[in-house]
Amino acid sequence: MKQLKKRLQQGATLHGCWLNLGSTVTTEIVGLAGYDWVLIDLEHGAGSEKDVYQQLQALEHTPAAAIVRIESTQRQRIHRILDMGAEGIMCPRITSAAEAAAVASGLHYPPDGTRGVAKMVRASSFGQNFQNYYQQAKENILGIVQIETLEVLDHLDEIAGIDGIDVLFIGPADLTMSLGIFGQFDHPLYVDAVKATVNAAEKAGKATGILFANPDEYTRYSNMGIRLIACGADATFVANGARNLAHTLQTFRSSGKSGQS
Ligand code: 3PY
Ligand code: MG
Repeated sequence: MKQLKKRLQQGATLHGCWLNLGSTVTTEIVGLAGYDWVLIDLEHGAGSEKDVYQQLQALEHTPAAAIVRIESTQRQRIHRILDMGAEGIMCPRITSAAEAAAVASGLHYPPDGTRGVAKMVRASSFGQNFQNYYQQAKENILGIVQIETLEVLDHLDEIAGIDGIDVLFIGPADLTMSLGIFGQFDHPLYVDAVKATVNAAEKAGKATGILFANPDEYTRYSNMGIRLIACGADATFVANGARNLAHTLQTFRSSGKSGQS
């Protein structure tokens, strides 16, 4: 474990990015790039649960902690990913405090929650480290719910107060879609929803997170108190790198520097 939760609780701002290619190779490359954490995306990403296992292996020797966004809040989905060794779980599209409480419960072993016990799993070095893993799981596993539906905005305080929910993570795309102002990140309805989320999290001693594409947005969100910051995704790193280079080559060709007329 890479102490993500502890660092967040100590007030650190932590940088991450999305991994949506389902590729062990880009996972390893990005893991070595200097991010504090990465998010393997099972909600929208190209990978499957089997890929997650190998991506977690690829991240093992990198400094980046692994969070996995699962596609449903089912207890069994949470268990399986935690047993593979993920350090945090993100659940999208939360609508109620009851749903968030069920997520929190699935994240932790009894008496704190309802996580099933299996010793022979990757998270506990296949039983060789179970006692240690079990004792430290509560303080190491980061519980994240996404704030991106209309319904959830009426339950922010309740959700932030749930033991085991550590981060309220804003999903700007879905949140603006839910508010009927898709992509309008300066719209007062969106700005108010972000502020209300940060406020609820701060009152409960929890953190807030967000994903954005353009690093110019960093200061704006960080000044609002958001500390789990995600910027970029492996798919866009590849797409932007390829597009920029292809464009540069085309510029050379059309300026005649390629030697062709
Ligand atoms: C969204 O923008 O909706 C996301 O889920 C990414 O954070
Ligand atoms: Mg979303």
